[in-house]
Order: sequence, then structure tokens, then C-alpha cells
Amino acid sequence: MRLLSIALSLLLICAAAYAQQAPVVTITTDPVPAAVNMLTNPGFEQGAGEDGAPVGWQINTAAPEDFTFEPIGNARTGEVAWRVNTDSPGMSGYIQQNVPVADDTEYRAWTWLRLQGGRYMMLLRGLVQPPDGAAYRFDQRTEIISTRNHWLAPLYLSPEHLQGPPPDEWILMPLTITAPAGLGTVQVWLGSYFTASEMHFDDTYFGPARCTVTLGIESESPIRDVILRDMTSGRPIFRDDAPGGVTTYQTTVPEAPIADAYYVVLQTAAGEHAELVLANQ
Ligand SMILES: [Ca+2]
Repeated sequence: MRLLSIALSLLLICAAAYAQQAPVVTITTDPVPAAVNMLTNPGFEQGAGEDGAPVGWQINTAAPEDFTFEPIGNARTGEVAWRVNTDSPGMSGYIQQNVPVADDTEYRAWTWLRLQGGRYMMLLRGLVQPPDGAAYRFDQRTEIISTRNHWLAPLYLSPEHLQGPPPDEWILMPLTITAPAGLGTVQVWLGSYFTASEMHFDDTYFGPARCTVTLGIESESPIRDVILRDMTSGRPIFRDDAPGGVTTYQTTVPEAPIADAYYVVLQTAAGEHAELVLANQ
């Protein structure tokens, strides 16, 4: 009887928790990334040009015969995403676009990535000719690796030993740089770095690095703590650990890293709520 009453109590607690609507979180950015994006054909909706590269982009590899570059459906947004595939770890292969940049200016780049296997890399590169000094190469990069298509799988490597992001999920991969004086043009490279790879890109961005974020929350349960996070690791962009138990909350965060999505973590009287919030929806 006592067990039954404990079970009933638990059920009631669960029911109460489920009765509570999840908080509704909205984010807008000023500017909106699409309005200041410096890339041509960032979402690949214009498809492929005669050279087989996405319109506005070029293909960059020393072994084109090893690679498939092609538009595909099942996009993140619109009708088209871009696929980079290779069965060979012998060479790297990228799509590339060149963008003019101002001296000593911060920029941000990203792609949404669906990585089904291999080593994805974004490089932001160029040749710097300083006003008074020797030329040097600029090269910054970000990467992520998935072993989900490892050649030993699934026979010798069981699924739990394969690592990487969920293969059917679009993830946001940003990188922020400061263009040094004399860079002039930055090359945006997106592709596969010396692995057998299957990766898809959509909704790419290169442009201003900062924006003003407006964060709004509607919660049935009193809000006790608000954290806004960027996709990249590090300190939160914003935290309010004393919002005073309000249920309607709004704040403005200037000079935040611009992005299409942010992580928001809330503590409410009903518990924790963590969500990847798409901006400007
Ligand atoms: Ca698209």
C-alpha cells in the first residue's frame, strides 16, 4: 500500500511537471545575419554552375576525381544543400569563396553542417601584405571529426565506439576572426580534410561578427536564472542570476557574437529548461 501511494505521488508529481508548459524563448538579432551576409549563394539555392561548383563558389582540391561535389535535397532550409563526399583519405577537398575584408575588423563565418562521417574543416585564409612589413599567410580554422563512417565499422567497431555529432542533425559551426591590416581578401574554405567523408552544408555566413541580441522569455513558472550561450565554448555571452522570479522576461545584449542560433539555459521554479533557440524565427 505504501509503495502504491509512493507510486501515485510520483505520478502526480510527473503529471504536475508535464502540465507545466515549457517556457517559450525567442531571440532576435540586430542585424539579422541574412541582411549582412557577404557570401554569394550562401544557402546553395542557386545550385551548381557549369564548373560543377555551387554558383558563386569554386572547387578547391588537388584530386577532383576523388570527390563528389553536388547539390542535394533534404536541405536545412530551402530546397538545396551542398554535398561533399569522398571515399579516399588521400586528399582534402573544399568549396571556396573569396570575400573582401577591411583592415583590423572582426568577422564571423559559419556553416550549418550535417556530418555523416569524416573530418570537416573550415579555413579562413589569405595573404597579408602589411603596410610596412613582410607578407605572411593568414590561416585560421575550425574542425570536427566523426568516425561514424570508419572503415572498420560496423564489423569491428561497434556503434557505441563511433564518435561524432548525430549524423542526421544540422549543427552550427562558427568561427570568429579579426582581419589584420593588409589581408584585403579572405578565402572561405569548407570541406573535407584528408579523410573519407560524407558532409552536407547549408545556410553559410561570412560577415560582421557582432550584433545586438534581444532575448525574450515567457514562462508559467517563476524564472530564477537565465544564461545565453554561443555555440563556441567559453563563458556565457550573458547571464542573469537574479531575474526576480518574473514570468515574463526580456533583455538586450549588445556586442554579442552574431549567430543563427544560441543555447539558452533557464532555471525556473519548475526546474531546468535548456534549448537551442533559432534566432529571428
Ligand atoms: Ca539551402
